[in-house]
Amino acid sequence: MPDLKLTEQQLIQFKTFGFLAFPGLLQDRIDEIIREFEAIFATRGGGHAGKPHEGKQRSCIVPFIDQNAVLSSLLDDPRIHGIASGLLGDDFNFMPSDGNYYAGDTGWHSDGWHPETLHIKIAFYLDPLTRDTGCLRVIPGSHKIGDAFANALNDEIYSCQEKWGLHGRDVPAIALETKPGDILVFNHNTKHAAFGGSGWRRMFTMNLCQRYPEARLHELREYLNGVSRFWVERAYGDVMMNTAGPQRRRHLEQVMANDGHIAELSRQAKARMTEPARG
Ligand SMILES: O=C(O)CCC(=O)C(=O)O
Repeated sequence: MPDLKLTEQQLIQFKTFGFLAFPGLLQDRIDEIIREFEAIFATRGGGHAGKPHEGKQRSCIVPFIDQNAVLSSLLDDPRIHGIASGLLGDDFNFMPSDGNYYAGDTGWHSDGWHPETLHIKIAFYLDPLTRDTGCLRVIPGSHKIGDAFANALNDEIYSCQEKWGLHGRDVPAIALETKPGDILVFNHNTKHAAFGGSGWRRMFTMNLCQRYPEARLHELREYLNGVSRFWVERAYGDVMMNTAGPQRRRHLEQVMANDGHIAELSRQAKARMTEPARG
């Protein structure tokens, strides 16, 4: 199957609004995706840090798709590879992924606030979700750093109740209702949230970014610091690296060359805490 090619309109939509939805895009793989998602959580005791998920707090595994060969191969899937190449260029970086059992609401936030390098998230929700049962909500245009609307949102949304008198669930936004097999893609800068979900909302992500220029590699290393909260030795799991063919290796090489500091940071994080952060 050749790579999916995004249309000019999709590229402009993404640039303008900061997200894209692909209903049914991975419908044909959803059974194996859910099976492998569950298998990873089962081998980790069902939840966070080897403990069962109890539906009260988010359980999060990082890196996630790296844990097995089937989910790692999503990076080679011509639909995922096509979306990533179309938005980020052929030499894009794969970045650490996370797998989650969410519990309840996720308040409004951006995943980063990157003025130069484009970072995206591909989200896989594994249960049917509506506006009021925990689907992803996004605020179109909120990703545009420097734009007056986006900057004001960024300053005020973290205290939306106090500033605007609005509960997070009432903030004007688009609700991206999904069924398993649908794919959502958004710019890390885009403000997003979810409200009304159960204690057992299954979701995993793939994070990806443009390749960093040499002069800003320190920013890439700084970004990677975040995975040390999960007490890992490297930014990627062994399976992701060991099952990579030439095409995938190209998307791993810049991070693999810049994650040498993670092991020591993880050691320090472990010494400070008794269990890894939830994300
Ligand atoms: O589905 C959710 O609860 C929100 C997901 C999210 O915030 C994220 O992946 O960054």
